[in-house]
Amino acid sequence: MILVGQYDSPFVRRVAVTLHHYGIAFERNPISVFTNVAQMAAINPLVRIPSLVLDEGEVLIDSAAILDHLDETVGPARALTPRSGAARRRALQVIALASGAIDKAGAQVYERHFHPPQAVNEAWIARCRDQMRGALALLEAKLGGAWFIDDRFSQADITTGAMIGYLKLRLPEIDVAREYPRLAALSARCEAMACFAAARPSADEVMPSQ
Ligand SMILES: N[C@@H](CCC(=O)N[C@@H](CS)C(=O)NCC(=O)O)C(=O)O
Repeated sequence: MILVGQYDSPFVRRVAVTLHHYGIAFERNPISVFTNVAQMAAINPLVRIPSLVLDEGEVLIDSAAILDHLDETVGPARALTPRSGAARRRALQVIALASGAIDKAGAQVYERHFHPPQAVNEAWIARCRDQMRGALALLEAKLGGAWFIDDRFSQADITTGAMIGYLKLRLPEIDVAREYPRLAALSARCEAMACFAAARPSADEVMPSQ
């Protein structure tokens, strides 16, 4: 199978971390969503990443749908998202907060990156920053131990770890260690794992110059 996308995308990265954690072999097609638009559109008409091209040629889009497939592939005993009950509800709420924070962080990054300074809408950026910070504060409050759910490493930790990695990369003005110390510690625990190290963005995975 082929994972399409670059690791500076936290949505691509959470899929790659999960593949590595499960020990599922894959190739990567690291084309850029911004500079390889025609190639990307041929894979996913939304021109977004990640996509996962299965061995039979079927294309899965959207990281949540891809993770659902991977969980099903490894089976309930190994699935990183709890299968049912309160643990599943809590995990899905953490994942929703972390992926929502990614959306709101990305909106700030895109607003600044794709407009000349005089056209940047600062009120929109402030709204997105407040929304992102609301999610970060609630995630910080929810993290009671080493991991989010029942002291077991889960998709809630992967998605939050990928989100914090993205903030450090693209919004370095957010002082995660000072403002969200529990999330910073979670990020350090995640980044120390082999599955995270294997899916680290490289120096050439950058936003396109305008
Ligand atoms: N809900 C989607 C979001 C994917 C997403 O936002 N990907 C970004 C990169 S982090 C992207 O493709 N951006 C380009 C665009 O939306 O035009 C998922 O989870 O896969």
